[in-house]
Amino acid sequence: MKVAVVGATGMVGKIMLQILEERNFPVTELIPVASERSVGNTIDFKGEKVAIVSLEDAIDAKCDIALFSAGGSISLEYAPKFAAQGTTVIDNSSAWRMDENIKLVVPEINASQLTAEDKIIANPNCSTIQLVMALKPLHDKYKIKRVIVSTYQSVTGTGKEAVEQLEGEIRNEKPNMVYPYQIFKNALPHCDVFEDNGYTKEEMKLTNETKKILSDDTIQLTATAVRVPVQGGHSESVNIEFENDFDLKEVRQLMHNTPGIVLKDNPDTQIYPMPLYSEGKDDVFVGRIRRDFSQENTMNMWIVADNLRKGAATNTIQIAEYLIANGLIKQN
Ligand code: 2RA
Repeated sequence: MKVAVVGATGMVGKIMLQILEERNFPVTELIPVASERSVGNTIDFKGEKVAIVSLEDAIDAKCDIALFSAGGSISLEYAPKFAAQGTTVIDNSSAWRMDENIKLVVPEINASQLTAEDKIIANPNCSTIQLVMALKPLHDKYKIKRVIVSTYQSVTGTGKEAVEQLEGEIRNEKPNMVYPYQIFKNALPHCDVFEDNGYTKEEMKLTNETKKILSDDTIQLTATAVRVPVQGGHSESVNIEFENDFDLKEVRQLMHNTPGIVLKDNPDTQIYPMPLYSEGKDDVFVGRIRRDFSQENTMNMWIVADNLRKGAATNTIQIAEYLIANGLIKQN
């Protein structure tokens, strides 16, 4: 497969290259794409140095697959141009996620929707992916009525400059400010920009994308997204009200039996998920499962995942693997 990685020098792009190697993805030719100023520089892939090319040259290369992580404006302008060449685009930006003609895919949940005609496929937001991975088996079993989620999001979700701000503040330096405030020793209830309704885009992504992925607009979801001085992954405190009652032992069994979910839940021995220990892993870790005694048919859980891996790069590559395994990508 001739594979383009658009945004190859960004945080997610670099992880995608790493995961393509880790999973021995069938890359016969890699086309790394980055900004004009990076064209001609090289990146390392499978022990070789590969030259970065421009978007236009990558389009002309008629790739089989293009994995995008280059921001919404690049995706909006260039994904259709790659698709017009017969390239299947899997995009990490929010540009296409809520387009009614574009599939929004977490392979373990809804990859079966995909067809060979899908030439632009949207990868969900990182905080959505880990949430729906845990919600899906519960929704199938008990039918979710309402979800309240509070996120504790890693600075890696913002990007390299945010990591540099945190590390600079830890060293008591005056780093460039990506956030409006200091992030070290702090928590910012502000991920992405505020909308007119008082929520941030990040919070509305959780609401809108969850309904689309679970194919159920009756699910009510309200979110508060918080940035915290953490690097290993995103954490989420989730309160779930079901239409029907549930059995806690059965809930734990459902989590344990769900591919891609790892149950880490034994408060007696202080076993619960934490971002420091999710970093570099592809699983979604679930714990602190307990009944919400304040309301019937309602439970709480804690969900942690590496936002750069399952939250972005790994999920993207799993979609590509599914397409290949099911004969949905015709080699150009
Ligand atoms: C964030 N989910 O964490 C967003 C984008 N990666 O900032």
